[in-house]
Amino acid sequence: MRSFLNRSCFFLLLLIPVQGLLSQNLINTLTVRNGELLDGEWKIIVDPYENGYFNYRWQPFDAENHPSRSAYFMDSKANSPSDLIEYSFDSSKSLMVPGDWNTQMPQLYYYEGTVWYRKTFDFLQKDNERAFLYFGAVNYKAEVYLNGQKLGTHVGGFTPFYFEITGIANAGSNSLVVKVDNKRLREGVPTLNTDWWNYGGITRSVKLVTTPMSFIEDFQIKLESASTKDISGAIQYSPEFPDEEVFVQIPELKIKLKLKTDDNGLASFKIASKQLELWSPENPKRYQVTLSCRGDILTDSIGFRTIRTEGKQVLLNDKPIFLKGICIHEEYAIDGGGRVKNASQSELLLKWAKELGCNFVRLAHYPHNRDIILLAEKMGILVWAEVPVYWTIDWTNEATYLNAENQFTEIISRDKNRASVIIWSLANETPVSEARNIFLGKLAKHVRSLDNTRLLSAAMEKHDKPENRNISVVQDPLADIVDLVSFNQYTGWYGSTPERCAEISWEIPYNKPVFISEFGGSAKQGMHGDKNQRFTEEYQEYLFEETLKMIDKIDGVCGLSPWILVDFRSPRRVLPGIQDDFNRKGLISSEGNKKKAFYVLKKYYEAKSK
Ligand code: GCB
Repeated sequence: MRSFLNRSCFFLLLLIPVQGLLSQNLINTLTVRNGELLDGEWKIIVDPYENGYFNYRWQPFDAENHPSRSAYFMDSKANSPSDLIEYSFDSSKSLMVPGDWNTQMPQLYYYEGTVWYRKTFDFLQKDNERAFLYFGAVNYKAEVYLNGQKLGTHVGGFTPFYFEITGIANAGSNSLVVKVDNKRLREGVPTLNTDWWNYGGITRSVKLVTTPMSFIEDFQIKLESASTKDISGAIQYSPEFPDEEVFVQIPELKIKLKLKTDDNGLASFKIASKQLELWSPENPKRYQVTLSCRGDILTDSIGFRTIRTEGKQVLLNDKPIFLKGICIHEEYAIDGGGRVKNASQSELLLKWAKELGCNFVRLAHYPHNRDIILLAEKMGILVWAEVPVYWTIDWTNEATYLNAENQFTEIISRDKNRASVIIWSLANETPVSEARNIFLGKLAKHVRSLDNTRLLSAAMEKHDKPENRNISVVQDPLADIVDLVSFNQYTGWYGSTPERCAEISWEIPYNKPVFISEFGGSAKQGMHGDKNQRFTEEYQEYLFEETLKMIDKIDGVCGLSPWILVDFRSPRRVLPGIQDDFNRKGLISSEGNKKKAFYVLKKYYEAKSK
């Protein structure tokens, strides 16, 4: 393949099967394609008893056998008879999309239940195109109706989904109705109990995307080897079109390839480029990649890097790297807070991480928006991404497992071409049991089958040795499965004070890199006092100093991501005058002010860079 290097003519290359590309069966290019944004004001009806969905015998109106089967009831625009004469979108209030409802309307601050959303839009579909409605994320369950016709249901609050509306949309005015339900569920992912605010709503953008009748549905382009600089790629055209010509261009590398799709519409290539600059935090170089087939043209900016482990080291582009990280919730600090709504809010979070000296962020505890992943790629920040398999999931419930699996499928489909994402994390602080091990073992296999180019981890727990409580141990069957032995620990905050850190030594019996995925303690910004007084900035500062000294003594540490960059809302954190609904473990307050511990970690990372 090397002989094709840098020639600016079209080449016909061998087909190379790429593992897992199509197993997701998702059209991942809808993410990349521009569309008409349906953001802005949406009419809403708050429906705590779900009377727009169930009749008074608690039968769903949209059930197959319901006498007046339709979702028209909610939708006066759908011109259909309705029993629900009290429901009127036209005279209702509005909420902004993207956005959570909790911070937009005081009555909805604690609300967990159903809100109906409606957006009207004009559309004229051309004969030679297909149309899709794409949702960035809706928390937690979305039932979607177009002009009274149910398009489908999606479960999971943080991943994208779409419905095809080709031939369904009206020529002219259309009414899109979404029942959004954020009730927490025992069998949900996450389950009932977490430590973050359950923001409800259409929290990410909605767009109407049109494509040609046949089009590029999926692609994956990545670096195979940092030494040979082999780039491999696979492009999935509509499967019913074999033998089509697909063109791949990376102009800056003078790569122009002509491929042919196989019987399943798949075309693949592998090509080396000596002049390729590898992507890294120091040089976050991205290349414009253009794919085209029969007039369908797609462009993406892609960074090329490899990531792997060797013994106790993480190697980026075959070189050891220390992960100077911080955990982040997808929450904006200033202006009333709430879920991040746009790219500039994400950018502020990453700028703070950079200011701290980070080259790595752990995006806890669920898939974050795509903007932050793209910005991280642009700014040279490595990313740990995870799904909300958190604490006490319903391990024996098959539907719960499939839900977790699907959330991974959707997020891998969205982000598989992103150089920034280097770690998929399976779970956070899940108690070891047979059922949990089976669940996470299966999930690990699933993730590896979709993406074997990134590292797998999980935020595990530590235990004190019963015979000697000064020895902390990480021992978990999950550690045998993952690439990185990561764990959370709160020595000095829960159940002890910072002095305790000096007494502890660690036993971590794996020949794998060790990563401290959380540590920290709470401080109310502006509250000062003795270093032994909880909730003062001085206590948090002291705790960071002592913890960092302890971490330096652990064998094989490849990085850390302390908890957490910014204070975030949580219903568990009610202490008046101090917490007031915020987990105060942030290094930055909910008003955007830095606390003393910020500078301790900054200094530590500066020293690591020398
Ligand atoms: C943890 C959790 C995190 C919590 C944090 C805390 O171990 O993983 O979600 O917010 O502790 O503040 O207690």
